[in-house]
Amino acid sequence: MSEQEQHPDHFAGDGLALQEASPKVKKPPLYRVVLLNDDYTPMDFVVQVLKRFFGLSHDRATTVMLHIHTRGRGVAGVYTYEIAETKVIMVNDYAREHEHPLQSTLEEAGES
Ligand code: TYC
Repeated sequence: MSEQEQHPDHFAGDGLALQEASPKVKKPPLYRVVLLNDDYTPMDFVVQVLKRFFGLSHDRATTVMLHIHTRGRGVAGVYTYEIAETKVIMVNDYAREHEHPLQSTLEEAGES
C-alpha cells in the first residue's frame, strides 16, 4: 500500500488539506447453494439440474452429483443473496414438479 493510499490527503500548498473520500465499495456477502443427497432422486436428474441452473459442464455436474451422493451434500454454486435465494426456489420447484425429493438450501459463505 502506498504512502498516499494510507494518508490520502492532498496539500494544496496553502496549508489546506483536501482529503479524498475513502472508497465506499464493499464486497457483498456471498451464499453457497447446497444440494442435499436423498435416496430417490435419479442421478441423471441431479446432473441435469446442475447443468441447467448452475451452468456446469456435463463432466463437472457429474463430479459434483457423485460428491453429493457419497458425502451427503455439495455446493452447486456461490452467489449474492438474491441470486442464491432464486436458485434455491427454482431448483426446489423444478424437483417438486418432477416429483423428486431433491432439496437445496442456502448457507453463508463469507465475503467475496
Ligand atoms: N442418491 C441418489 C441416488 O442414488 C442420487 C442423488 C445425488 C440424489 C445427488 C440427490 O443431490 C442428490 N439415486
